[in-house]
Amino acid sequence: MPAELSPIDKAKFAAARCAVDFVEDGMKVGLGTGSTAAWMVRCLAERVREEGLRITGVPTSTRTGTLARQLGLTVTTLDEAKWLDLTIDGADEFDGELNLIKGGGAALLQEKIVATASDRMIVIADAAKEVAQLGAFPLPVEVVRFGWQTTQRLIEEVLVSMDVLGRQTALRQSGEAPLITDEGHFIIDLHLNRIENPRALWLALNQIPGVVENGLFVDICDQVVIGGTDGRVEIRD
Ligand code: ABF
Repeated sequence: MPAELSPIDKAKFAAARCAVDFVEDGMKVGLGTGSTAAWMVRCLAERVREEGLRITGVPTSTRTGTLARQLGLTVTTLDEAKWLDLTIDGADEFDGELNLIKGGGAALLQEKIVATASDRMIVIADAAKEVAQLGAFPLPVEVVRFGWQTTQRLIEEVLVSMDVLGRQTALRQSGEAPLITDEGHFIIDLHLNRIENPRALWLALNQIPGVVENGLFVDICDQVVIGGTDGRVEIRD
């Protein structure tokens, strides 16, 4: 373990280091996005260097691709790889059924496409990400730029029709301008407080034409590796 880590980085590192042990020689691996996933990319690069593993990585964002290449990992596109053995990624929240909120890092679309094209998805997270019920973390929804305000209104109507507790929605900014995702879209964050039925909300939001995808991951994650600030890990599946 690198020296001088803060307790939270110690937890993220512990989860990442444990998860890369599931990577085997010859695998095609989806590489997640975020600070926990960045630890995973570093740990994976170390295994490749030290053990001579031959793996191919498919990054879920421009920034992960840049990091992976800098560390000497072999990187390709999903179209090239076609199907992956394993994806390892972070999350913003996970519940007891391994439903997730993702997208705080604005990479949810590629993350969901890559995870769905994998035999197995392992989430790496510090213990603070575990919740009894999803929703305290704002739910990101990726929308096309054309007519985004109409899409926002339709999202709010869905929230009213589903009796969701919090209904505040906000276009995500990057400095003074709206944030633009790797795929050229906007993100609208939904401040919901609590999501009673993640599956129903995931499906209802995706019925709106301007919505590309939302950050609810239902039935996608197979295992969560939880890192503690003491460096211990626990695996949930
Ligand atoms: C990505 O990075 C996400 O989908 C999630 O939004 C975020 C988690 O970031 P971190 O590991 O920095 O908390 O995996």
